Parts: sequence; structure tokens; C-alpha cells
Amino acid sequence: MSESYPVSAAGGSQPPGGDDGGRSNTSIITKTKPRTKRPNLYRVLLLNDDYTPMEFVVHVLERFFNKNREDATRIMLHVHQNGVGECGVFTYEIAETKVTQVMDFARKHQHPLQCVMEKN
Ligand code: TYC
Repeated sequence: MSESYPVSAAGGSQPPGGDDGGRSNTSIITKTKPRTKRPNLYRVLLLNDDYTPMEFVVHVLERFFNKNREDATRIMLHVHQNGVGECGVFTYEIAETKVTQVMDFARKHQHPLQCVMEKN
């Protein structure tokens, strides 16, 4: 979002925005202040279960979250031991896409792996 606001009046003898009845040839100059707003971020989480093979979870983390084998293994073991773990943090649409990709891939291979997103 950006907002326009008056910065000065040419001619100087009248306040910006003041009504001089058209007598003094002043004009309002506006600047647009750039306001960069940060997007809402969402954590994508994997949930533990008793049936999905560890190697499948490692593969998911490599394939959909661009993790190397070492990081993927660490995250998988964290989920295995703690019940839940973070795969990454994304904007809404990217997070939603990751969740859908992982759930479709797990279903296709008939594993009960669950992937969810939560607002950061
Ligand atoms: N608990 C599973 C097993 O022992 C492995 C696993 C890890 C499953 C992480 C899901 O998100 C998960 N085979």
C-alpha cells in the first residue's frame, strides 16, 4: 500500500492545502511514500504416524522442500521423536501448494503421512 500526502506549497506564502481564494498561484505537491508490507507467513509441518516408512519421509523432504539428505534425515527424525516438525515457512499460496503436493504424493503411495500448514 502507498499513501499520498502534501509536502510543500510552491510560492511559500500560503500553508499547504490552504484556500487562498485562487489569488496566490500556490499548488500542493504530493509525494507517494513507498510502504512495503510483509506477507503473512505459514509454517508447513509434517506429522508423525506409525506406518509411513522413514525413507519415504526423507524423500518427501528432499523432493518438495529441497532439503539435502542430512537435513531431511534430521527433520524426519525430529518428527518421529516429537510428533511434529517444520519443513519450511512460506507465503499462503506456496504453503498450500506444498501441503497439496505432499498429501497427493503420500496418498498415491498409500502412506498415511499428514502434512499441514499453520499461520506463523
Ligand atoms: N514414525 C514412522 C516410522 O517409524 C516414521 C515417520 C517419520 C512417519 C516422520 C511420519 O512424518 C513422519 N516408520
